[in-house]
Amino acid sequence: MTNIVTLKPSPPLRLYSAQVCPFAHRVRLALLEKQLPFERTEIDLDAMPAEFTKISPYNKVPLLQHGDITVWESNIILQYLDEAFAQPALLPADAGGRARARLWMDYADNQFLPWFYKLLLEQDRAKQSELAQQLTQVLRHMNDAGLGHTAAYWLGQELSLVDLAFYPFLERFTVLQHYRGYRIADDCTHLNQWLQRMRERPSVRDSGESADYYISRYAGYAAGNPRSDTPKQAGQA
Ligand SMILES: N[C@@H](CCC(=O)N[C@@H](CS)C(=O)NCC(=O)O)C(=O)O
Repeated sequence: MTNIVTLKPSPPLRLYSAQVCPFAHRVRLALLEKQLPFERTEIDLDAMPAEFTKISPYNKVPLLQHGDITVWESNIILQYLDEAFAQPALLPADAGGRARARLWMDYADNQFLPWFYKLLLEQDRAKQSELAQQLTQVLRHMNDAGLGHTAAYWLGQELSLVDLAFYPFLERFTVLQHYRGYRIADDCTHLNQWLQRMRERPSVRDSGESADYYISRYAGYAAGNPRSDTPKQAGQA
C-alpha cells in the first residue's frame, strides 16, 4: 500500500524591515541562509506607517508575519524560523548545544552591543577612550571564549544563529572606525578571521551595505542623536 502524504503549502513570509537596522539584518540573513522566499516591507523609522504600528507591539523592526503568526524581537524571530523551517538547521540538535547558542545570543544583546552604542553615542573624548577599552575587553572574550576553540564558526564547522546574531553589528564597526578611530585589535585573530569568512558568504554579500552608507546613516548617532530608542537604552545600560 502506498502512503499518500499531502504537503500543505507554507503561507508567505512577510518581513517588516529597515535596511539600516542591524536587528532586521539578522533576520534577512537567516531568511537568505535558509533560502526562504519572503516579501519585504521597508519601514521608514522616522515616519512609521499606521499599517505597521497597528501590528507591531513595540513599534520596532524587525517584525515577521507568517500566515496568522506574528513574531517580533530579532533573536526570537531567528529561533522561530529555525523551528518552522528545519533545513538547513541553524541551531545544534542537542539541548546543551542549543543552550550554549542561546547564551551567546543573549551575550550579543546584553553584553556586546551596549558597548557598540555607548562608544558611538559618547561625546566626551576621555570617556570614549575608556569605552573603547571596555569594548576591546568584550571583543577579546568573544575571540577567546567564543571563537578560539572552533574551526570556522561560533559553534563549530557550521554556521549558526549565533553568527547571525553578531555579524550585523560587526559589519557596522566601520562606523566606529570612522567616527571614533576604533579598530578591532589585530591580535583578535579568530574574530578577524571569522569576520572575513562571514563576508565571503553569499547571504552576507547579498544583504550588506557599503561603509559609506553606514557612515552617512549613523552620523546622527555619532553626534549623540540616535533616531531609535534601543541605542539610547543600550547606552544607559
Ligand atoms: N530588541 C529588538 C530591537 C529592535 C530595534 O531596536 N529596532 C529599531 C531599528 S534598528 C527600531 O525599530 N526602532 C524604532 C524606534 O525605536 O522608534 C530586536 O532585537 O528586534
